[in-house]
Amino acid sequence: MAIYVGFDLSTQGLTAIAIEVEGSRREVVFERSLNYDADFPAYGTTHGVLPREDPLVATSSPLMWAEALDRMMGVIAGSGLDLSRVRAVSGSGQQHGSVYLNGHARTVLAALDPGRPLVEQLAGVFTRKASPIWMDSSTARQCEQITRALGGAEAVSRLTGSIAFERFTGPQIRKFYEYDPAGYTRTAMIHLVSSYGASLLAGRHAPIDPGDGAGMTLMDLARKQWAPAALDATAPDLAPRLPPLAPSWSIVGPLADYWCRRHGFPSAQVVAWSGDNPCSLVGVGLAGEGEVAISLGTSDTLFGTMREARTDPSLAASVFGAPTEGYMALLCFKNGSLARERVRDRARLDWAGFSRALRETRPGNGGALMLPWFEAEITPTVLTPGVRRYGLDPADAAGEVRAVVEAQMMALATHSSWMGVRVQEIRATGGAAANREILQVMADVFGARVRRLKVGNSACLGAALRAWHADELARGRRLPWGEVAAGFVEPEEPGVRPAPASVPVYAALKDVYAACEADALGKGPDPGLLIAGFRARFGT
Ligand code: XUL
Repeated sequence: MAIYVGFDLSTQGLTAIAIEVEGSRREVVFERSLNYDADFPAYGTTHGVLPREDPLVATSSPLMWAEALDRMMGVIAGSGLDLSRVRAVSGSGQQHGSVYLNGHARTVLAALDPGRPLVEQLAGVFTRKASPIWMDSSTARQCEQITRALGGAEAVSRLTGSIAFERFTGPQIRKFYEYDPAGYTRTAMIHLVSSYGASLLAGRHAPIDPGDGAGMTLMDLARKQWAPAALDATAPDLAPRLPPLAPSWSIVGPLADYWCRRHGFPSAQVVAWSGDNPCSLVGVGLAGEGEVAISLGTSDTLFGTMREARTDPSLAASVFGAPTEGYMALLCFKNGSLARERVRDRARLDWAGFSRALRETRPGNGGALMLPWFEAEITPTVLTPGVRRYGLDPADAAGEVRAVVEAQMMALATHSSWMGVRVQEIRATGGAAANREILQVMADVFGARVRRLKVGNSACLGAALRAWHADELARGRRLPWGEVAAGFVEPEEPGVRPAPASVPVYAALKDVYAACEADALGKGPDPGLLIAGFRARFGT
C-alpha cells in the first residue's frame, strides 16, 4: 500500500497530509498543522507575518518555513506511519511569496548534514532574510513601471494572465533590486515559496510550475515559459536567477539524504510543488472544463479550469497554469460574507430568517437590484465603497436579502463568462454554502447543479493527490483526475438543481445587472429602460 505526503506552506502555518491508496481503498492516514506564531515564537510573527512598521509591507521568514518543514518531517516520522511505504511527496505554497538565495545555496542544499538541524545549515544562504508574501502591497510604483514597459495593463494581462498586482513576485523583485542593488547582485536564485519547499526536500534547486509561475508577472502564459520582455522590465540579468519552469507533475528528484538519515524517510520522489490555489483545484476534485468551485467565505472566490489560455478583458481575474494541464482562472470578490452579514444585521434577522426571506421572495426580485459594494471591491474594481440600489427599497428587509444574494451570484456568473466555459457543475464550499437557499440562487443563476463540498485543507490534500498522480505518471500510468479525487472528495448528493422556471428569469436579469454595474462605474447608459423591460416580462 503506497503512501503519499502533501505539505502546505501557507500564510499562517504548515500542514501535512498523508494519504494511503491501494486499489479502491483511499484514506487520509495523517493530518497535522503547525502554527508559526504558536510553534515558532522565536521568529515573532503575527498570523505568520513578521513585525512591520509600514502596513503596506508584509514579509515572513524563509528560515522559519525551513524549520517548520524539518519539525513536521520529525512529527510524521514519530506518528507511527510506516515510512517505508512513502512513495512520493509534493507541496503547496502561499502564492507569490519569494525567497532570495546566494551562490552557496546550491552546495549547502546538496550536502545537508543529517547530524545538524536544517536551520543551522541554511543560516548563511539568504540574501534577503525576510521574504515578501502575498499580503504585501508596497509595490504600486514598480507595478506601474513594469506595466508601462510592457505596453499597458491589457498587454500585461494578455502576456502573463493577470495585470501586475502589487503582491505578484515580479514587482517584488523589482523593488528589491531598486532598494538593495548589492543584495540583488549577490542573489543567485529566486524561488517561490513552493519551489523553495521542493528544493529543501530534494536538496537541489527545484523548478517552478506554471501554476505558481503565472503569479509572478514574468511568465508567458500561453507558452508556459519565462517572458523575456517581462524579465527585462523587472530587473537586469534576471533569467539566470530564476529556476526553470517545468510541468506541475515533474519529478524533481529523490528526497535528500538529510531527510532519510535524520528522520528515517525512504528515498521517495519529490514532485514539483505548486501554489495553494492551483493545489486547491485538485483538492476540491475539479476534473475538467465545465466544473467550477465557488467558495463563499469572507471573500467569495471562484475558480475553474480552461483548456485555452484566455484572459479576462475586464482585467479583474488572474489566470494561472492548472496543475492538471491547461489553465485555471481565479476570481475574488471582496464583498462576500461581510455583505451578507451587513444585510442580515440591518434586517435584524438570524440566518434562519435570512433563509426564510429568500424562500418568501420571488427569483428576480421584481427587477429590484443591489450592487453590494459595502467595501472597496476587487471584481469589478471599485475604489470608492458604497452600496448602490436600483428600484430597491432599503426598508424592504426581505427584498434586500434577495437582492444581495442575487447580486453576488450574478457578479460571479457575469465576471466569469469571459472564460468561455459552459458551467455544468459547481462545487460550493465555505461558511455560507451551508445555506441551501443561497445555493438555490447560485444554481438558478448559473443554470447548473450545485454540490456542497466539505473541505478542510484542500490545498494540502491537493498536494498529496498530485504526488500520487505524478508518481503513477512516472511509472507510465496516467490516472484521470476524476479518479484521483474520488474517495477523498465527496460532494453532496444529489445537490441543488436549477429550478427550470427561474433560469430564464436570471438569464434576463444578468443583462440588467451588468447594465447597472456599468452605470454605477460610469461606463454605461442609464439602465432604466432595461429594468422596465425586465419588469414588463417577469412582473414587479
Ligand atoms: C492568490 C493569493 C492568495 C495566496 C495565499 O493570488 O494571493 O490566495 O495564494 O493564499
